[in-house]
Amino acid sequence: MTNTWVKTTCAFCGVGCGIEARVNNDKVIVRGDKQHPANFGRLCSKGMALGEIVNNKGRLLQPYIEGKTTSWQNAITKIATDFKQVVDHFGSEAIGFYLSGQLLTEDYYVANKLMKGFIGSPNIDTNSRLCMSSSVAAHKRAFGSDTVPGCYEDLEKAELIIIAGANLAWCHPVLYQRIIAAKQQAPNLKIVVIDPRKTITAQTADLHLAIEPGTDVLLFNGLLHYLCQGNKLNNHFIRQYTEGFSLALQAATNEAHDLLFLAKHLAISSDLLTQFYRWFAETDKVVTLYSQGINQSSCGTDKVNSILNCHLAMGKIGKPGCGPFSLTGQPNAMGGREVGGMANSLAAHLEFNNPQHHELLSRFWHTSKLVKQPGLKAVDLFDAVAKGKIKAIWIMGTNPVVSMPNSQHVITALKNCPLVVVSDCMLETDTNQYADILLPATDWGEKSGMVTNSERRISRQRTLVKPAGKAKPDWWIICEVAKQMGFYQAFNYENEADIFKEYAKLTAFENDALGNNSIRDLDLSLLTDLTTQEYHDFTPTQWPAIKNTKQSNNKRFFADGKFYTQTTKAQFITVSYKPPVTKTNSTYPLILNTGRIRDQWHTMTRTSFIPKLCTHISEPYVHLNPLDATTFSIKHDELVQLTSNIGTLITKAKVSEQILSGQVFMPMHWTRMLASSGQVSQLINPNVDPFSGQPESKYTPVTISPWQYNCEAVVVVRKKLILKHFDYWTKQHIKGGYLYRLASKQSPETFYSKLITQLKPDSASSRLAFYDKTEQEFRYGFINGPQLHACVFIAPRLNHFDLAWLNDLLTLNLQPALLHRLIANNKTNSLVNEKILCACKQVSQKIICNTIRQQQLDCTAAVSQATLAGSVCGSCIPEIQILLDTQLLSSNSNSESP
Ligand SMILES: Nc1nc2c(c(=O)[nH]1)N[C@H]1C(S)=C(S)[C@@H](COP(=O)(O)OP(=O)(O)OC[C@H]3O[C@@H](n4cnc5c(=O)[nH]c(N)nc54)[C@H](O)[C@@H]3O)O[C@H]1N2
Ligand SMILES: Nc1nc2c(c(=O)[nH]1)N[C@H]1C(S)=C(S)[C@@H](COP(=O)(O)OP(=O)(O)OC[C@H]3O[C@@H](n4cnc5c(=O)[nH]c(N)nc54)[C@H](O)[C@@H]3O)O[C@H]1N2
Ligand code: SF4
Ligand SMILES: [Mo]
Repeated sequence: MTNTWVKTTCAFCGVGCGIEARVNNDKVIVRGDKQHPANFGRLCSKGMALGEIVNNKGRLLQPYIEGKTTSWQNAITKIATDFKQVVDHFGSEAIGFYLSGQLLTEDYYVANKLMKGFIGSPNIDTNSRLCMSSSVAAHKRAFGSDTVPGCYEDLEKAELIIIAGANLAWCHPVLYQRIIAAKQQAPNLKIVVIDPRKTITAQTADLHLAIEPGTDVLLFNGLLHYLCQGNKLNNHFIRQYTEGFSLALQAATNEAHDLLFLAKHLAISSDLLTQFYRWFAETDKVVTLYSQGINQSSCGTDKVNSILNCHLAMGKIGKPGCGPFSLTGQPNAMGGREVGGMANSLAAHLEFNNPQHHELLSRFWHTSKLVKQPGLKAVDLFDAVAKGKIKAIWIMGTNPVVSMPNSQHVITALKNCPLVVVSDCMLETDTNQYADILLPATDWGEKSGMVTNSERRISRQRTLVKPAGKAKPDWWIICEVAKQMGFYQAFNYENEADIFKEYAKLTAFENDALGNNSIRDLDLSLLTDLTTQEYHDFTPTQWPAIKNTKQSNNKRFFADGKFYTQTTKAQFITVSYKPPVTKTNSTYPLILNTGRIRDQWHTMTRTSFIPKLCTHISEPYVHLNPLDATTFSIKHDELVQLTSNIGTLITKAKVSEQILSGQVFMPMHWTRMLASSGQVSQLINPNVDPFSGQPESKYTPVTISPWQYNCEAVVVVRKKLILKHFDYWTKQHIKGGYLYRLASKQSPETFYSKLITQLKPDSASSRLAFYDKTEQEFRYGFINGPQLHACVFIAPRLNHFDLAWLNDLLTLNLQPALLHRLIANNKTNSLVNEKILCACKQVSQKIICNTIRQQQLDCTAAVSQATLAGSVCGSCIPEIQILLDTQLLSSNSNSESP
């Protein structure tokens, strides 16, 4: 639609990077926005790939009812009629909404308004329950409001940065790059990582505390006690601006006064522990960043409060370079918290426990139906669906069949639910399979609205191209349903700008400044009079955005020591260590930890379609320590069975020193669309934090055993395979087709005879065959003209076999001689490649290592210059750094390279 550069915001993580995008011959080109204060021009591998998401394959293009395409009018009328019937027969609480931090603020606002204000059901929750809710609960307990005090600039001003339970290098890569750049400027900046795993982030830190999973409260209680012992408390700040200190300190001292005891329970050396405590006590400017290793725990809220306690005890909050900093995960997790999309908050930081707020919001929305009590949180919401209490659920922008704990239970719930409505931009998702009504939503590049990032900065996502098929913006869909339900007046918006202005007005409604402070933290009074043009031209703005105050005064909260509690004082919260709910035992002796990989986004509905994002890590796996591999008779690269008390799955074992003995790690990403059995949430118990309701996704007792199978196959093919008869499969999108990994209990011969009918091209073709005796490996290629149609490699085990060279195979115009060579001997073929490290330039680890060695390179900049790896987005630079370190070590000891 446009061929000039348009400023917009990334669709992925909560860093909220600014992007400039341009449409050129229907292709969207992106680059980092140098003026955006989140990234100043940087983008990571996922942001760089955004152009390829637009107009990509796999989109949901029209509405469906019971599997049949239909018109928007039919779909909306049916939803509105059915919802009204449910309300009439079973009451409004029989309707549930489950939303997402990937909706825009305008979408989120109208969904929340419709449910809480007009349908009158409190049962609206969001995937932020699985993500940020422990931080929200802890902020409210300590500050009286869900406020993130600091801003990104603090990372450049800090002298010590603590990264707790976050793999920043992979999950918030641009913030990580900002920290690394800050360290280059100020080498005294120290970085501490607290994570049971030796992640890429941990490997590049000054200090890594690989604590026993779940013990963070103990660690920070120990710190509070240490600060007191060493006279490091800020007594003036504590007296003047806080309450509850003595009790919190007493609890900390009771359980954490003995350093040796602490070190033993945290499973780290007392030297490392003391070093961390000393650095915290002796450094003026400290930022503590935290994410899911803290939040996703049955004591997640206490973990966050244990961190906040330490910052409050030294008055390290609200000052440049100082403060606790909850990293938001999704692009608009913060926007969702603002509008109040969670079941236990009303709207716009108005709360259920404040009767004035209820009255104010009823007046503002002109409604008498505003809900009075909090509703069901995600896990309870799906339980209520399973029990038949909720008769109709509308899921928007999230894939709970993959991301919720005990996902099998979510499937049962959706199967039993009389009406399941799902709005998504993709056709094939695990959740869509259970939808009665499917609604096509516009995706990034098509939609328009606001998102708020981790540092409270509101930015625009802008439309670049026309919607795919009949896709519509989420806010439009919600408003149409609302209007048909009879709430015409309240949902008759002209456009998304109208909705935003109403939302801004709500934040400012009777929120007049008290002294220098608004009554409520969330105040957008500066934005209430935006014209539609100003909305379209909007430049990134941090909140609070208060009329008649200088915007630069609003970077940080709590600089004046005033908090949003009744007494205006911050609250120390008394916390003590509680072990995870389900404990390891002799049947399930290993702790299963789950999380993210660098180039995939959540349930992969969009990122799996981009071949270059699938090369860094291309199949589901479980990491386990070499010691445990021996104990459980597991071989590297072989298939294993992983079992918890509620489920079992089969996946590839990767033996790795990154994980300590007694623990295993599996990525959360793979779904039933992409693997027969790689879906980890089916193992996870739905244990939740008592305050936040956030599930314990990082701690599940499991056991592991070898899975018995007789052969493996790798298939590269242009058409999708029918997979239901295969014992084990995974699917990867490559250029021009698919790469499947298969495994079977049958013999290679029988297995091949089953496969062959699916591999032959329709038109005339020739077949090449080869048998490698030493590896007992069969290879077949089906050729159609000058191109390969499909090829298959089958052997008892293929783990000698390198797959990366297959990624481009279907795009090559192959000469017959080359084809023969390919099938006959892949290992000496010039295409033979290795693990791809750099997604943007597709540079392999092997090339990087060889170049480092041959050219004796000693810094990442030189490696980027020589190989181009890391020269675009830089997401692979931490891994290049590790290769450099290992090369250096190995050249010093004359040993082999990795
Ligand atoms: N590439 C990529 N980036 C993403 C996303 C993505 O899907 N892909 N998703 C985004 C979203 S929504 C989110 S919420 C963020 C999440 O970002 P992160 O929280 O950084 O990511 P995770 O991998 O879930 O978990 C972080 C770390 O917590 C550690 N951990 C586990 N248990 C404990 C514990 O008891 N204590 C401590 N201290 N650490 C523990 C894990 O080993 C893991 O390394 O990432 C965002 N960014
Ligand atoms: N085991 C385990 N489970 C976890 C986690 C973990 O660390 N471990 N992390 C948890 C966390 S932090 C999070 S945030 C969740 C994420 O989990 P989900 O939210 O379930 O994951 P996504 O893949 O992001 O799902 C988003 C869906 O919305 C669709 N979509 C994208 N954009 C739009 C849009 O604009 N409109 C509409 N209507 N649809 C859209 C996508 O195609 C996709 O199907 O997972 C949680 N689950
Ligand atoms: S760090 Fe990467 S994924 Fe996150 S907002 Fe920036 S470009 Fe997007
Ligand atoms: Mo998240």
